[in-house]
This record gives sequence, structure tokens and C-alpha cells, in this order.
Amino acid sequence: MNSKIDLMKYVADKEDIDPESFIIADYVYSGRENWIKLGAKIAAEQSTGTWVEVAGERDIVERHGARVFDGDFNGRQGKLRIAFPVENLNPRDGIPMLLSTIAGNLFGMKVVEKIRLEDVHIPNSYMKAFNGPKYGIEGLRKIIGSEGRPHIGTIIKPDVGLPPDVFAEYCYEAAIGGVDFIKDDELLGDPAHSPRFERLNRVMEALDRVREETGRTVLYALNITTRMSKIVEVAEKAKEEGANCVMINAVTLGLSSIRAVSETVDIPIHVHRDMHAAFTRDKSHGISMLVLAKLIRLVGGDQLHTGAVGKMQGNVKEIQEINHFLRSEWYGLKTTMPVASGGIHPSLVPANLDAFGIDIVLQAGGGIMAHPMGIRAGARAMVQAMEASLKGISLREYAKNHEELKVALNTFG
Ligand code: CAP
Ligand code: MG
Repeated sequence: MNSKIDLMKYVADKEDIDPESFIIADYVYSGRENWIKLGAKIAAEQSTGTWVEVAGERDIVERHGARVFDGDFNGRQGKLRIAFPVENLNPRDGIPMLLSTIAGNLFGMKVVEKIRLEDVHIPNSYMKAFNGPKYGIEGLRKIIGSEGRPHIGTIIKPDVGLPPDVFAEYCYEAAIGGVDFIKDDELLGDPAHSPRFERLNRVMEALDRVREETGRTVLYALNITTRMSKIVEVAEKAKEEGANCVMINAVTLGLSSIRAVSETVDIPIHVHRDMHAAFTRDKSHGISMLVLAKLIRLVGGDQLHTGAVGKMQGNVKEIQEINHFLRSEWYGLKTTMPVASGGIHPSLVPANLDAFGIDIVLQAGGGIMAHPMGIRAGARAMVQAMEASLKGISLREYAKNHEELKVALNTFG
């Protein structure tokens, strides 16, 4: 950056930052630059500056320049906080422009060695343009008719390849076995072997049978992930065809897709986060899952995968922090129901409930679909593991009177 412009124009004292007028982003970094100099360079690049001073910059930096205003540095690692003028953004442009501002070029700047966006604080003046989740934990519990327990979910496996009639039969078995929630795998969209709306019709017929036979409503999240220009049309058609929930692969499609659907169609939105680990996993460079969770709640995600004690990489403390945020009061927005998924089976139910509490979807794909006694038994085993955990009874003890659980424990360990 040309030293002619005084980099100090992009530095402020904490006292000068009115949280109501700025979007504040918290970063951690590693490198050799002191936090003030590095922060100023990033603030410039992410607002009114570039590598060389340009005409007019001095006149507008006061009003439109981002500012680093806090931080520390130990010679190798550091933290910095940057305030971005909220008036640089129009909330109607939403998440794409917000991410370009707080998580754009900065990741590729030569002066940056490694940096991670850890958290973002959004003022009400920006937030009020967003509706947040339509349903949230309370709304989902009302549909299912649950209280005081987690929801049990499953993912129909094999992930892809099943014809709609077989897929729907598996849904029937899982639902009769006691799951509250069934989803398509993130890999199942609208392939020739399973046309999305034929699959939807078959599954909803099966779940209607379950409601007639048991009185229970079971949610089925149809994966509507498609190209951006079609997402609302597909969501509208899903609702018209009787869907009671839809799923969006939000990272691959783009977070704004959730807002587009949420603002147009009255239906719970289950958010899959595949590809997130490309930038959330490395704790030294990328974007935290907490930031992703905040933005997904903001745009209307009713359920969100946040991690589990299971097969996927994840830090329990970090997951607890994210789940706490999703369930907490935030500018009056409804909550988002966390989903614990990925390698879960009955033996892992106690550990997940101990770690994450009951306001959660405990989701098992293989952990239900691979049960030796069949899918219905697999669902029953998950429900029995939940019942035992909530009663404070050991799974082995409970399994003495519950065959499906006993077989699951012996099979999955
Ligand atoms: C789980 C799952 C989900 C993972 C995603 C899978 O299936 O369908 O995609 O939960 O991970 O394909 O792995 P299993 P996360 O229950 O058979 O593992 O929830 O961490 O986003
Ligand atoms: Mg999957």
C-alpha cells in the first residue's frame, strides 16, 4: 500500500467506534505485522483504500473508511478488530456484500500470512432488514408435538441411487420406527433415477400413512438445492406439492438462497453445511462456523448442522458455543435448531445429549439405516437410547428390555 496515504486514517480508538454504526469483525492472525499496521492495511483494502492512494480517498475515508480499533500481537500471533461503516452496505443486498466486506480480498493479501474471521457483530440498523427463521425451535416443536426431548432424525441411505418407491418405503419404516425428521442426503438432488417431485409425492404419501396410523407428524426435508435462479421456483413447487420441510445446501448454493426461500415460501428450512470445512476447519485461516451460523440464522435457517460427537471433525466446546448462540435471544429473531449429525448411532446418544442438551435434532443416517433388524428397528433403537438417556438409565441396562437397542449396541459398539 502506498505510504503516501496516512494508514492511521484506518485506525481508530475504541471509544470512537459506535457499535450501532459499524459492523464489527473479529479476526485472529499469524504473521510478523503488528496488529495496528496489519489491521489498517486490511481495513483500507476492505473499504475505501487500495495499494496506492487515489484521488478523493482522503475526502471520504472519514465517513466510509473501515477502521482497526483493537487488537494484540505477541510477535507471531495476534488478534484484531475492524469496524466497517454500516452505511457502506445496503442490507437488501444481504450476505454476499456483507461477506465481500468482512471476508473478501483480505484472505489473499500478500501482507497477510494467515487470518481467520472468528466472529461478527451486526448492528440493529442492518439486522432489521432480515426476518430470521420462520419457525425456529418453538415452531418445529409445535409441528412435531414435542417437548422436553430432542428430535430424532435420519438421512435415507444409500445417499443416492434409490428409486422413489423404495426411498419412500424406507421413510415409512423410519417414521413408523419413531423418527421425527427425515432428510435427503446432501448428495441427493433431482437426478434422473429419483426425480425430486416424484420422490416428494411418494414420501409424503408414506408419511400421511404414518400420521393416519400413529397420529404423528414426521417432517421430511426435500433437498431443493439447485442453481440460484431456480431455487425459489423449486421451493414454491415443493410447497404446492405438499412438502412440510425443505433442505438447502447453503454453502454450495449461497447463503442468500435461504433468505430468498424464507421470504417467499412458508415452510421450515433445514440447512446442510457441506463444504463449510473448506474454510472452517483450519483454525488459523478461514472463517469460523460461528460466523456461518450467525449468518444462516439471520437469513432464516430453521435447522442447521453444527457438529456432533461422531465421525466428523469438530470441537465440542466450539459446537456448544455455536448451539448456545442459535438458541439464544438475538434481536428478537426466532431461534435455529442445532442438528447433531455425522456418524451418530445409539451408543453415541448419551454423549451427544450430555454435550449439547435436548434442544437439538439427533440425526443418524447409517446409525439407523444399517441396523441388522432393519430400518424400523434402527429408528426404535435411537428412540430407546434417547429414552434411556433422558431417564438416566445406562444403555446396557435399558437394552435388557429393548431388543432393538441391544442389537444396535452389539452391532455399532
Ligand atoms: C450423516 C451425513 C451428513 C453429515 C454432515 C453424511 O450421515 O448425511 O451429511 O452429518 O456432517 O452424509 O455424513 P451419517 P455435519 O449419519 O450416516 O454419518 O453434520 O457435520 O455437517
Ligand atoms: Mg450426508
